[in-house]
Formats: sequence, structure tokens, C-alpha cells
Amino acid sequence: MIVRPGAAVIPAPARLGPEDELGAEGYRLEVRDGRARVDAETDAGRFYAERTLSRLSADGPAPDVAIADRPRFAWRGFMLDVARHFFGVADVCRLIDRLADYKLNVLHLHLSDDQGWRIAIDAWPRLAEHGGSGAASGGAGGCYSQDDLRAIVRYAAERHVTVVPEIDTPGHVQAALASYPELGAPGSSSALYGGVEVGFSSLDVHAELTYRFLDDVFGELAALAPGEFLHVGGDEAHSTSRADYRAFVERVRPLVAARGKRLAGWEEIASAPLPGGAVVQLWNTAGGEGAELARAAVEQGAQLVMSPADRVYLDMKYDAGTPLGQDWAGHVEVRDSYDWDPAKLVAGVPEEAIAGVEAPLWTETIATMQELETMVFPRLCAVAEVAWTPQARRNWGDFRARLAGEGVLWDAAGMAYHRSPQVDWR
Ligand code: TNX
Repeated sequence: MIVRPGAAVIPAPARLGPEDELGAEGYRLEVRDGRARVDAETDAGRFYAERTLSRLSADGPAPDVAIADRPRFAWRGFMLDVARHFFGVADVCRLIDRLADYKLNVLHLHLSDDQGWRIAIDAWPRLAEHGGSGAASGGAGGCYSQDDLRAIVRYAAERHVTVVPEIDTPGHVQAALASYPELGAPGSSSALYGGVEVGFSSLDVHAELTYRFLDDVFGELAALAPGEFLHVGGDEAHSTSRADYRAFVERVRPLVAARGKRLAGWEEIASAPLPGGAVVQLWNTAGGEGAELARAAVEQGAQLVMSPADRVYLDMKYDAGTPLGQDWAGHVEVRDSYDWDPAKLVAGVPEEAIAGVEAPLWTETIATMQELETMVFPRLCAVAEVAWTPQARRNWGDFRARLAGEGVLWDAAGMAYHRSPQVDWR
């Protein structure tokens, strides 16, 4: 079967043999003389077959093909930080459409941070009213109503994307402390915060009120987002002692379990005892500590989600000329996002311990949809292929040729993207 060069899909199909199982997300697709036949065991598999077919026929009738395909990893994610800058339901849904194009299946929403609280909680109304009123760098505030979040969850589910809601704890909580000062560690400020520093705020880990608060928040969130996971953050709790951090995680674990959810958290959480079924999200692998924490997580039986900042942090600048973004993890061009193997990232962390890959977009410097798209594309395509396509089938030269074809579609759709010098755009 011949696939025309410009029409090949992203992520590249796995090319299973006839005896390989399709699994929960796989499909077979055969096109002959313009007629398509799909085989799949699940709705998700049929959905991905349709995505492939729609890309194959993006610029005319689909060519004759026979594809047998399934993903390498079960967790193929994108994270949006709506706390530093807020993005409304329509913007998020537009993004979910792109996640579906590239067969990503997790939308992790970073719903709270120092700069903003973005989900209405009935039991604690000032979180939305006051905690949601600001943003980083004097940006406009905003907050999802519970109906808003339900709408996002539903739109995502229709595209086989699961929303993983995150409430960052015990640090990154200034917006909550500004709303309810009694939640703060002694000496906490109760002012709204519009800066971009991290690590200064903390819930009072010794107060019972903190756990009543989190129980209420987790309860309402669990009802809104029916996915398996609740993400409790846990990163950069620089103003919480190690002992207090551990004690805090031990108090939070049963609250998450009581809501029927599995615990997800940033890599720091692996410094505390983890519950069964936990997922630990790696971010700081280049610095060294992340590797230790990754091994600690695996020893405890947790699975890892790989988000190495120097590969997949979509807020990193592409190069020195990128006007937006940060560079603390270096510059990240599209080839950096493509040319790595999650199973080789950390010595002692094998493929079986890896749930998948996720690309976060932190939004300290990103306020509009156009800015967002410029940082996300084309790197998200690279991440999608890392997450979907077996390592042996991945090839930069082939990928960059297919990427040029996506640029044509993005131009037609009026989307913004970074015209990386590493790609021969048409
Ligand atoms: C680190 S990575 C953070 C975020 C920042 C990001 C900026 C992580 C878990 N925490 O609070 O937004 O760097 O790149």
C-alpha cells in the first residue's frame, strides 16, 4: 500500500502484525478505491481509525492503505495551566479538538495556583469570587462554574479525552489563602498575588481545617470529573518542611481514596509513602533529583508520567528569539521534543513502569489563544508521536516531512504555530 508523502498521519501508525491484539485503543483501517473498512474492539479504537482516515483524506480522496495501529502508552496527555492565565470553555474545547486530532487522551487541567483559583466550589464560594479574580502579570481573572467544567468534561469525553483535574497542594495556594486566610500556615499573607515566583505559600498542614477544606474540594471535583485520577500537585512546596510534607501527603491519601480516585502528583510526592495505583509525574529529570524520585516512585509500585521539562515543557522558548515563555530548562525546539525515548529517560525505570507522556503548558507568560497555539504547535505533535508510536518506528526525517503537511492544515484553519526552521514548511 502506498501513502502519499504529504498525506501521512501524525502520530505515525504502529504497524501491527496480523496476530497482534488491538487492545483498548487500537484499530485496523483498510481503504481501497475510496472505500474504508474499520476493525476495532472499542469506541476509542473506532474513533482513532476515523481520525486517521480524516487526515488521510484531508486534501482529497484517501489513498489505498492498510493500517493496523495501537498506542505505545495509555497516558498521552497535555496539561493546561489555567491558573496563571485563564482560558475559557470555548478555548479549551478548541484545544480538545486538536488533542483528538493527534490521538492524545488526557487533558490535565491545572486548576489552582498562587495566581488564581479556577473552579467554583459550592462549599467555599470565595475561592471563585475572590481567588479567581486575578491572574499573573495583571491579567484578567476568570473561573469555571461547575457547569463549565461539566461541559469541558463532556466535550472531552466525546473525543475520548479524560480530564484530570489538579488542585495544587500544599504549596502554590496563595489564591486560596487570599480567599480564606484561616487556611494558611502561620504568618501567611492574605493578599492576592500576580507575580510569577513559586514556592512561598503553604496550607497549614497541622490544621484540621485544611483537611476539611480539601475533603470538600476533592468531593466536588470528583463528582464533576468522572475520570480515575485526582491530581494533588505537590510540587515546589519550598515553604513546607520535609517532615510536614510527608505528614501532609499521608493525610491527603485517604481523602482521595475516599472519593474513589487514584492519586496523581508531581514527582516530589514520591518522597512520601504512596498509595496503591498512584501516578507520579516527572518533570525535573535534567536536574538529577527527578531521577531519584522516579526510582523511589517505581520502588513503591507507582507508575510514571514523563514530562521532562527539557523535552516537553511547552512554555520553554524554542530559541533565543522566542518572545514568549521561559528558559530555565533550556531552549526546546521541535526536534528536542521528538528525539527522546521515555524508556531511556531514567536509568532503572523500564517501559512497564511508564504510564505515558504528558506535555505541560505553564502560562505565566501566555495570555491569549494565539500565544498558546504558538507555543503548543508543532511541539505537541512531536509529543503525541512519542506517546503513540513505538520507538523503532519513529524517525525524525520522516516526522518533519509529515509535519509540513500539518502546517498546511493549520494555515487553512487560521491557527497560530511556530514556523520552526527545522521543518520545510510549504
Ligand atoms: C515549574 S513544573 C513549576 C510551575 C511553573 C513552571 C514554569 C512544576 C511542577 N512546577 O509552577 O509554572 O516551572 O516552567
